[in-house]
Amino acid sequence: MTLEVHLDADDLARTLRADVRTGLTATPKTLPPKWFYDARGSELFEQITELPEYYPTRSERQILTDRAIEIARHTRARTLLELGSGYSTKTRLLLDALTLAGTLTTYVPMDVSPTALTAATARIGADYPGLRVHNIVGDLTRHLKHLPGGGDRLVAFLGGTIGNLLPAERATFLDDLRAVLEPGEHLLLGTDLVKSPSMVVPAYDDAAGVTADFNRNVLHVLNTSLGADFDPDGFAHVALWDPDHEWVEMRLRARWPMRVTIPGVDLVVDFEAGEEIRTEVSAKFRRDGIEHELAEAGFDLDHWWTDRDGLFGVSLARA
Ligand code: AVJ
Repeated sequence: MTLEVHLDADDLARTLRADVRTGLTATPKTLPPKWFYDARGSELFEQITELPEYYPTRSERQILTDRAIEIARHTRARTLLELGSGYSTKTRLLLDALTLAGTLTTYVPMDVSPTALTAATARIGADYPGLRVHNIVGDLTRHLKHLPGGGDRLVAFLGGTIGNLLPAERATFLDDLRAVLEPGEHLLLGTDLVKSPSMVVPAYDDAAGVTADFNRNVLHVLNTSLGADFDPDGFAHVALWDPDHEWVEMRLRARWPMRVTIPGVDLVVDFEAGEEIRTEVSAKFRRDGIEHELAEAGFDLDHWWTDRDGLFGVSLARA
């Protein structure tokens, strides 16, 4: 097993400082969602995937369970590259099918969280003897060019994580990904679908309050890594549906006026009562939109699958 680090501790710290400086001096205030995922945040996200309200993980797992063999037959991939792999739980469905097809030699998971990555791949290494596992700690918007090359690769980007990118970022990401692939290689893309807000919003505002803790965790991350003095309990968790963009937003709303000091970036940030930080956008998609965005980047949509309830979509596209 090999570990390649493109985001070392310094790079990570530098990127965090730049994001915090930009986001918390903007109006309205924002923080990028990738900073949720320290060890505690990754653990909270795993808990989210098991909540009754959070349908995306179960829906996508159903699709992959039904289609993994077809995916393996269609792609005959020798290398599986997984972006934002996290704990790699759904990946096993693909690894099993590609092993059965007899084509797979190498698994390359890439994630910003070294904790999730190394824990997951140690287990995978043990369960798939003979499989070459090549870990990459990296940021999918910056380190795609480091994905190892050549021929018969399948890139999996699951969970609906592409929805965390804003439309312009998404177009750049798909262009960049298409540019590192060779013609005939494949992309397997998971996208949450547009549906009633009465179903989407509770998925991001669960009764047990796990998502609220996950959202507030970004403030703990800033306290720990930048010496900030946020009082996470002073912020209410907000999830709302934006019908124009067809995305759900998570925000943290100051319950009372606050002054926060962030020594790591030499910043003092004032909040009015009720002021919000946007911490995540999670876009929902339609088949036509996805097909169009893929085509714009130079991908052909070979297959489109949904779960039986039509909640989640998986695209298999060819470069
Ligand atoms: C991991 C980005 C797919 O957007 O649904 C879960 C993260 N945020 N609950 C999503 C998340 C709030 C999740 N992704």
